[in-house]
Amino acid sequence: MTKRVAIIGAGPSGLAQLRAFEAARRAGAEVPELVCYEKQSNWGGLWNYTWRTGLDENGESVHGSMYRYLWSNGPKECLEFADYSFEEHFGRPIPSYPPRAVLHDYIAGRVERSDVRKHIRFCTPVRWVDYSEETGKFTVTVKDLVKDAHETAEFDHVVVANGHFSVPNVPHFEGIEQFPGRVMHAHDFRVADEFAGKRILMVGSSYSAEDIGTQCIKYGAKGIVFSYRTRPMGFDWPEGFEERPLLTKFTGKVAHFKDGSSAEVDAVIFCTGYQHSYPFLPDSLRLKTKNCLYPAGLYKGIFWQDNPKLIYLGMQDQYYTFNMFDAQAWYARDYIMGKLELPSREVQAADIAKWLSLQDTLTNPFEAIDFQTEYVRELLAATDYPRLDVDKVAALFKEWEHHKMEGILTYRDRSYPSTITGTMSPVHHTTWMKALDDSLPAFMGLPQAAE
Ligand code: FAD
Ligand code: NA7
Repeated sequence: MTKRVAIIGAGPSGLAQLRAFEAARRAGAEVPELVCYEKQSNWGGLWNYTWRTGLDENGESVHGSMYRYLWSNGPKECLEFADYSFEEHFGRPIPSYPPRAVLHDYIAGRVERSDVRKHIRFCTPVRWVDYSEETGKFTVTVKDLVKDAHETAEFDHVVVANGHFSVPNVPHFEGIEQFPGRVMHAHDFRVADEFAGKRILMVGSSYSAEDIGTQCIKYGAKGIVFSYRTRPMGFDWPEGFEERPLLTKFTGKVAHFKDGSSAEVDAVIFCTGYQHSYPFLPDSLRLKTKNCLYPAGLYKGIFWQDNPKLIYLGMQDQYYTFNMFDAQAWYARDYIMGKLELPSREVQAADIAKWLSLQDTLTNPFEAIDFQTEYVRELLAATDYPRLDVDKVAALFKEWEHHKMEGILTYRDRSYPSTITGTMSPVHHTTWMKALDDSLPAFMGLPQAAE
């Protein structure tokens, strides 16, 4: 009997899984029956922008954490699909740092051409997944939000691809209850214009703090104070930005820091990261991890150690994104289709332990890039995913790190060659700091649609 596979989420990871099976089908293989449950009304995951915050039109928690004016924070050449280049999608080379709408168009373009939309049940959040030792099958309960009805179905495999940058981690600081201004988490940040003329405190020292902080200055904020817990970002910050150690408390509008210093601010944005959240999984199947490059409990970073029929995609912290999800999805596909066998439990445990101890030795971003490069290389070696030169990708990531250190407001004006086509990207028509319109037509230099 044909196997049945449930995929939870139609973001880049879930779509990678659909594309992987479609590639096998086109190559003549008999593929399992696929059902992809997606709680939003469209695909693209985080790249599917929503203006909403809190609850959505159906009373479900809003998945989106992306904001208007979000531009890729790494070179597009580092995430390019090996089986679908940017040049193929856009019909010409485009600059290295596209805005969100352009990347969404690229992700959607590949799956539109793969005819996989038919497998996706939109507006259908997964509510619960159970596994029966007796039948060896999963029971998946979902809610069809359009019909306003629950349904249950059985599957041989479940692929969890619901992302892990959606449920905010929000710490408490003394006095915040009385702070007389806007307080939010990055998850709810949407439009930088709101902060024009304001002084903003950003708690956190990673990608969200760096990107939302620079974006707010771009759109007219008066000043940004970053507060770090472990270490400052350490960029050569232009005027308007400063880094302080950890926030200790607020008195009114004044934020106090661990070094005894203080700063008056008008708004607070918590850029304190996200929680891995799988409310639809029982404890026995649920991944519990912080944001890291190699979560414990997953063989090859994807197979649930206690039951490899349960597969997690994209649960790592990410240098590599779209093409790493592909590498994972192709590997998972080959296991599901019986082309790849997993070794004994002991060998799996030893392999996981090897990666975890290597992860513990990482001391800087360059080593972290090498770590994830080796991880992706190992996955790629086992499948027929088209050639991806991870050494070239790693070199680009390292260049990008240097370019950020050279100019945190100018790194997006750089260009890099595609590792897939070899074509050098053109320099964008406008520098990032001056490019206020983030629409696809503006980026592509196309005539704007009539108002
Ligand atoms: P997601 O994109 O989160 O997709 C998960 C999907 O699962 C969603 O569609 C969601 O609706 C669905 N879902 C969730 N729960 C359920 C449920 N119970 N039932 C059914 N469906 C469900 N990466 C880059 O490469 N470049 C960038 O510039 C970049 N910028 C980023 C900026 C921000 C603010 C954030 C938060 C992330 C950024 N990322 C970036 C990383 C991002 O994680 C990946 O690009 C990518 O979106 C991850 O894909 P995913 O499919 O794993 O998860
Ligand atoms: P990250 O990369 O997980 O970073 C979270 C940051 O929040 C990091 O600097 C943490 O400091 C900090 N943090 C976490 N808890 C606290 C508390 N309690 N107090 C102070 N600071 C804290 O999340 P991001 O949102 O920046 O990035 C996630 C994705 O979104 C990424 O892929 C981007 O592309 C966009 P630490 O260094 O651990 O001390």
